[in-house]
Amino acid sequence: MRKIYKNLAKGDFNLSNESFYVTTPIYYVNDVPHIGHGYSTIIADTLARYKRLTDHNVLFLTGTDEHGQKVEKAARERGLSPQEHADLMVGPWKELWAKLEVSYDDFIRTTQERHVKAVQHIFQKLYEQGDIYKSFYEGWYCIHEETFYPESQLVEGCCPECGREVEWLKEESYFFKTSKYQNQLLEHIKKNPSFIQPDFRRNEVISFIEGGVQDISVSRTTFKWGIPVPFDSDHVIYVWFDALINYLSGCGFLIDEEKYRKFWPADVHVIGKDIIRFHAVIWPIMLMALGIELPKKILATGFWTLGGEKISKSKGIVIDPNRLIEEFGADAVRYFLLREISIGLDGEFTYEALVRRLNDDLANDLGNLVHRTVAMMIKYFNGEIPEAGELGQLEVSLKNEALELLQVVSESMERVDIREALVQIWRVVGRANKYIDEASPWVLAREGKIDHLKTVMRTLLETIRIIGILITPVMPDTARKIWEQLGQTNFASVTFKDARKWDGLVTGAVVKKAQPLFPRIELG
Ligand code: ME8
Repeated sequence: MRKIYKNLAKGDFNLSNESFYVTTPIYYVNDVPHIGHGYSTIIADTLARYKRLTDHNVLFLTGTDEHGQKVEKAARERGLSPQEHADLMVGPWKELWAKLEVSYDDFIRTTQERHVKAVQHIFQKLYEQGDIYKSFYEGWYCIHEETFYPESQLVEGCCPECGREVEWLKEESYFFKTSKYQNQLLEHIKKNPSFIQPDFRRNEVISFIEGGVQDISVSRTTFKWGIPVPFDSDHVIYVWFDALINYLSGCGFLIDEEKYRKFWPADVHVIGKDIIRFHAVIWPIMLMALGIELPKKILATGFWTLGGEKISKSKGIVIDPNRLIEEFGADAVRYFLLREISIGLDGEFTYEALVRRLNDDLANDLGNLVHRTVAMMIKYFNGEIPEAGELGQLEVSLKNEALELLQVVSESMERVDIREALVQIWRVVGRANKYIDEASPWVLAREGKIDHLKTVMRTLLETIRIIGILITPVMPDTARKIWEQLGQTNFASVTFKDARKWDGLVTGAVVKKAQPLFPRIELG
C-alpha cells in the first residue's frame, strides 16, 4: 500500500502484486441488518474493489458474531436454540450483501469450527503464559452491548452506550492482563499515526489508555451460549474476546499457513466508532500478548442518524436497506452513503438528501453525460466509434483532466478518502458536460464539420471510459452498464491501469442505446 503511494507521488503509477486484507465488523445475529451496517460493509467493499483493480491479491472478510447472551436471549424469545436462530438469521445478512454488490471473499461465522478452534487455542496459550488468570468479577453489565461498565461511566444508572438498564453481576471469571501491555500499546499508537483513523479518534484512544487500562473479564458462567474455556467447562469465553479473533481465524490462522502468511497483518479493519475501544485497545493487546503483528489500520466510521439519533434496530430507528435498494438501486445507495459524509463523521440520513444526490449527481451529471453522448453517437455515426483527428485546445484540456484523474483518485483512495475520490471524479463529469456545450457537436454536424465532430465525440467517449473505470469500486453495476453502452466487451478484465491511457476504446465498436442509468425521482 505504502509502496504504491510512493510511486504515485512520483507520478509513476505502478501496479503491485501485494496482498490486501480488509475486514468489516462481524455483525450480531440477534437482528436483521439496517443501513448503518450496510455503511461499514460498503466502505470495506469499495476498498477491496479498488485494491483488486490495482492488481492486489485481496482478502475481504465479513461475517456474523453468533455467540453471547444477547443472541441467546433473542433465540429464546423465538423458541429456538441459539444455533438454529443463528442459522436462520445469517440469511438476511448474506442476502443484503448480495443485493448491495458486496464482493466479500469469505464469510466467517463464529460458530464455525475454524473459529472455535482458533479462539480456544488462543485462550489456552494466554492462560499458559500467565496472561489469563482466574478471579472474581463484580460489576455492571449491559447485555445489549455485551460490556461491563464501571459505575462512574453509567448515565443515570443506565448503560452509557444504549441507555438500557444494566445488571449487577458477581461471578467467578477469567481475566486477561490487559494492563500489562498498556505502555507497549501506547508507544505503538504514538509511533504509528495512521494506526487509528481518523486522528480525532486516535487522540481519544490515547487519552483513554493514558487514563489506565483495567484487566478485563474474558469468561462468563451465568449462561452457556459461547465457546467453552478449553480447560474449564463451567466457563464460556467472553463474546468480544471470541469475536475479535475472527480476523485471524478468517485468514487461515492455524489451518492454512500460506494464506495466513500472505494476508496477516490485516491492512484495514473497518469498524464503527462505537466499537473502537475493543479494536484499538483490547484487540492489539491480545495480539501483542500473542506476539502477533498488529493490523495496519483501524478505521472508525461515524454513525448514520435519523432525527439526530443513531440508526439502530433495537432503538426502533431503522432504515431498511432492502427497501432503499428496491427503490433506488444498489449503486445509488452506495454512492449516497460514500459521497454524503466523510468517513469518521456522523451523517443525518434523509430521504430528501438521497433523492437530491440521485437527481443531481447521478441522473443529471453522470447519467446525462452518458446518455447525451450515446444519443449523439447514434445520430451522427450510427453508433460506430470513430478515430479522433488532431485535438484542439478544448479537447487537450479535457483529455489532460481525465488522464490526471487516475492519480488524484488513487491518492484519495490510499488515504481512504472515498468521498474526495468521488468529488474529483464528478469534477471531470461536470467538465465533460460543459465541454459538450462548448464544443456543440450539433453545430459541427449542421455545418458538415465531420472530422472535428469525430474528434469531439471520441474525446467525450474516452473521458467517459476513464470515468467508468474510476467509479467501479463505488458503483460496480453502473460502471459495467457504461462499459456496455460504450460497446466494449472486456469489462471483467479492466483495471485502474486502463485509466492512464487515452484511446483505450476499440475503434469501430458500436455504442448501445440503453435506458438512462439513473431515472430522475420526483419527490412526492
Ligand atoms: O458491534 N451508523 O456488531 P453490531 C453507522 N458484533 N454504522 C453503524 C450504525 C449506524 N447507525 N449502526 C451500526 C458488533 N453500525 C459486534 C462487532 S467485530 C469483531 C464485533 C455498524 O451488529 C458499525 O460499524 O452491533 C458498528 O460498529 C457495527 O455496525 C456494529 O454492528
